[in-house]
Amino acid sequence: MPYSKVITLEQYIVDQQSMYKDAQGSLSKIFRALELAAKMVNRDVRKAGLADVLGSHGTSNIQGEEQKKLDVIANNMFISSLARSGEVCMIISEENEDIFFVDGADSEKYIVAIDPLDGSSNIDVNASIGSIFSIYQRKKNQLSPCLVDCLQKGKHQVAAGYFIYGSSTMLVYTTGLGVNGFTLDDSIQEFCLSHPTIQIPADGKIFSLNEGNQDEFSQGVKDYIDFCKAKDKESSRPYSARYIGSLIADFHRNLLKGGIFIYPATFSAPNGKLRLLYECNAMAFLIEQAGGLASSGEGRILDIIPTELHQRTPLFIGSKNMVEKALSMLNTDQASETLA
Ligand code: AHM
Ligand code: MG
Repeated sequence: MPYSKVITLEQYIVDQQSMYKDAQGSLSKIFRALELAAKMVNRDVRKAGLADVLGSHGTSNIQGEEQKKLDVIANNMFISSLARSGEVCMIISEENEDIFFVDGADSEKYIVAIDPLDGSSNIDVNASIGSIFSIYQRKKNQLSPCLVDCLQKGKHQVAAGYFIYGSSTMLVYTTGLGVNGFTLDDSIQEFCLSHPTIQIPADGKIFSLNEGNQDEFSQGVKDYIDFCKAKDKESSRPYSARYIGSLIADFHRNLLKGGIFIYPATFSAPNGKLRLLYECNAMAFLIEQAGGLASSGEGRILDIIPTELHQRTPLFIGSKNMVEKALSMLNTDQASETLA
């Protein structure tokens, strides 16, 4: 791209500002805070093998999962940067048991939900990882910031996106006006528009799920896997199986190429593994804005009313026709509601 056409994230947000009457510059301050934290995480990720940031932190998070050093570092960076933005009253994080109330920010109207480092199991093996965020506004009838403000349906997100620390570092986000991707230009340390108006192909040739858990899947999910593997020239099957075990990396590939990502319910984890507020809502907002679908198998992800901060949900997400096909094979009344 010729340099005269470079559009930085900052410029892009300022240009878009006129479209959000309520935002008044608040969103750009929050984005600046997210961007700063992501650049610091990126710096640590890039030299992870040299600095003392690999391996376990020796603690567990609220879900009983081992915390890696980088999980803790990223969590601190995002929280401290967002807290300093002057626009956020509460931050909820996959790594924290409770809400982080920002000191002296009771009158601020934004809440940010984060998975500061998604795909933690890939940190030590140099595969792609990322950070996920969702931004909400407080409900108008609440006097002071409280849990109810955090438990909003995903369809009320004001903005959502992710940073991916991959072969390059990118930010992909939406404010409800389509999806755009920005690549970090290391030499100027700016995110620059590289993937304008991303649309996911309606059909794809990739299916992504942890097949190791197959014995634990419902018959419908097993049937869909068999469908993906069956030979059929007309529909380009068998599809390719691609699974990194890092939601952002699997999602990002499928978003650009077309595909379906599934983390279904299993017999031992009936709500699946992924978290509604920190992972699924952001991805669902993005995929719908890019022309795809996201369902729990029982309905639209963005319509789920959260009842707790660390709630999990099964997830079927990706190309519209592929998700519709998978849901049709689950054979539940609720799955067909998503198709309606
Ligand atoms: P994390 O947020 O603790 O890293 O956990 C979520 C990750 C997702 O990125 C990924 O899709 C999933 O866990 C992989 O789980 P599994 O190893 O069970 O396939
Ligand atoms: Mg995660």
